Amino acid sequence: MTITITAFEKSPDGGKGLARDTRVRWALEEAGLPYQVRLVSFRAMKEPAHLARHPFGQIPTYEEGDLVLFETGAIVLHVAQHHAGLLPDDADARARAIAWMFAAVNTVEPPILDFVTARLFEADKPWAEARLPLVADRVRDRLKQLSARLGKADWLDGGFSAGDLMMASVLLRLRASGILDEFPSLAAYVARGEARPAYKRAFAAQRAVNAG
Ligand SMILES: N[C@@H](CCC(=O)N[C@@H](CS)C(=O)NCC(=O)O)C(=O)O
Repeated sequence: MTITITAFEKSPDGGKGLARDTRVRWALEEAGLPYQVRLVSFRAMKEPAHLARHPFGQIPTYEEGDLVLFETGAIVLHVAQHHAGLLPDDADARARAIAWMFAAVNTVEPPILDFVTARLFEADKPWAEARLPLVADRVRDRLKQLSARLGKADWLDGGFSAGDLMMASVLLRLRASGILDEFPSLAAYVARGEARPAYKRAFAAQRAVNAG
């Protein structure tokens, strides 16, 4: 069955791979699944046709036959549950990998989004100078905990899984700020994710749309 995802017609990051369609492309590449992309403008994202796919008028979405999904965590989990390569077979290891997916979007991504918002979109606010260090330290707290758990391992729980795919995708947003490099083991972890052939194909595909 044909898989169609949506992505920005023109991503604000100019093709750095930070728009969230990249993590869905990455999962599809890891699973070896071909897919089509429907590009949407910011205006089209808020119109009824797209709102029927995504109640919050965002990208990415995922269509496969009658199934329409939004939320990257749900999309990557769906792909991982139905195709080999992203979740371990052992039931307990599988549950732990899914826990890491939730940790990525629910525990690690929120402070990172607060930080990115404060740094990029609220820098001109009168309270920005006082707030930015606070939100940056909240990110550091999480990264400290995450790097303590990762230790010297390559991946968070045994072999590479959808948990790592989501976590590395979330951490990537920090690179431009320099905070990721304060945690060399996490910077290396993200680099390991980026070195995977499936990630490279996903990155190149979104870049072909957005660069220039
Ligand atoms: N929690 C959602 C977040 C989706 C999201 O924020 N998408 C961004 C692009 S990366 C978007 O569509 N932004 C435009 C907007 O919100 O109008 C997910 O993981 O899918």
